[in-house]
Amino acid sequence: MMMMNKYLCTGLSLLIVASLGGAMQHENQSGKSASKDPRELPVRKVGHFASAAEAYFSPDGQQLIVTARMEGEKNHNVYILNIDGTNVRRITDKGKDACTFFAPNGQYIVFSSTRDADKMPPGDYANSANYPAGSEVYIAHPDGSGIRRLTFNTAYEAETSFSPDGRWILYTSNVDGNLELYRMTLDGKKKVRITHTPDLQEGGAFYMPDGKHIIFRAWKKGNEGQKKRISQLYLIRDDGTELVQLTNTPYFNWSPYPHPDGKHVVFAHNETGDFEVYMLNIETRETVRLTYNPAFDSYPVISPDGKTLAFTSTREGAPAIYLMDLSPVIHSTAGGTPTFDDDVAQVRTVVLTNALAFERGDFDALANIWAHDDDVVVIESGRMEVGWEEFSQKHLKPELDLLKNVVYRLGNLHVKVRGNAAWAAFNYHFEADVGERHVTGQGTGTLVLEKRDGQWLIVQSHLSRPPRRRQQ
Ligand SMILES: [Ca+2]
Ligand SMILES: [Ca+2]
Ligand SMILES: [Ca+2]
Repeated sequence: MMMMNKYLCTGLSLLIVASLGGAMQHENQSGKSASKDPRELPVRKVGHFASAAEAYFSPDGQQLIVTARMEGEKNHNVYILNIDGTNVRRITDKGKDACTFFAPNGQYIVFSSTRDADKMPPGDYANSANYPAGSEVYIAHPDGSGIRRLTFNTAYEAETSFSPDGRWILYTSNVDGNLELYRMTLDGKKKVRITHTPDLQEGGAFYMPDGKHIIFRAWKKGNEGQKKRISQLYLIRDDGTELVQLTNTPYFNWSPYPHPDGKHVVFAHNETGDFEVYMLNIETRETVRLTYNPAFDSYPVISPDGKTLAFTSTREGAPAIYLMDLSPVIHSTAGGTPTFDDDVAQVRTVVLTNALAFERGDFDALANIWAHDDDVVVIESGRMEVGWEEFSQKHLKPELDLLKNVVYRLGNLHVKVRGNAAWAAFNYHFEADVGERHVTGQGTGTLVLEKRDGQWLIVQSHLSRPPRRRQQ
């Protein structure tokens, strides 16, 4: 529980999170079970922080900026690292930092900090009843040089991000008595109040890709202190008009972030009790669930190319940043529209995860989505193998060891579901290095899946290639 206290700038007391439905009670038991639910796409952890808050992508998608604490550090500082976890640099070293974000041109970062508030009460970025009044907004270059302070008062300013044109810094403040959204120019001289709602506590705002609308979350001021807390997602224009409520569910809808397609947002809510990440279609209001883990999963953001999800999770203990390749979800319907959380979507996800995990040589991810008994039948090259044991030990493992630089892409995927059985047909394209040789192939395949205890598992696979041309 203690480790959650520094949990930052999205404006929610983690005490409240705990009271929202037992989020923390799973912490310990979930420690070793990272990403074992087959409905969840493979994830990988980035960085080796003692505790990490939210991460945001650089404009080129190659770096993450994060407020985090290394072992031995008392407070969260701003860090930048490559998305493969290398080249970790600490950018700041004073006070408590929160809510950092890259400018779209990559030349600036914005963050909020108590670095000049030595004489103020410390406050707590994670407790809306005690936000640090000494928190101010700063910009700097990404190497930490040229730090400039933009706010000067005894109110809370944080939850900072940039507009897509780089002209505005969006932030949250209680300078006018309750939480409202504001934007200001990069020199701090022009400040514009966006919301005027004594009854709503706004925060966690980001510009949509159109540069006009803003996505944010808010809870009712009158509900503060109540046991069951509810928060909803909203859209508003940055001139304060066109307020639209996007969600109307009895959950704590939280930490929205726009997908670069402008049509979806990722966010988290606590229907399961422990917070999961979802993607919301703004037009249809339908959601796709993206995480399946009994730990805390939240603060989702999407890479500039729309293909990678970064989020924060306690699935291995301390809060850490994880990446998930969303290609199977994004590609599983035409036009890049994510599918929905039904059986067909789940079967598609398993089929595409099977290809993705094979491509990556990830035996554990494959083992998660195959049945482990004698129902397993695999037919390839005119041979039949029966049983998971035979297939996994004599075929799959040696093959994964042998093949390097694998490309395994599916196309023309057809999925049918009847009760607890499903079958999928597809075309495939395959490439790999085998020793000195580069092999390629294409063909068609079918998979048969069975739903067991609510999870779709592969029980049969049949791959078929056209006959090879006879060599001269
Ligand atoms: Ca302030
Ligand atoms: Ca307000
Ligand atoms: Ca969870």
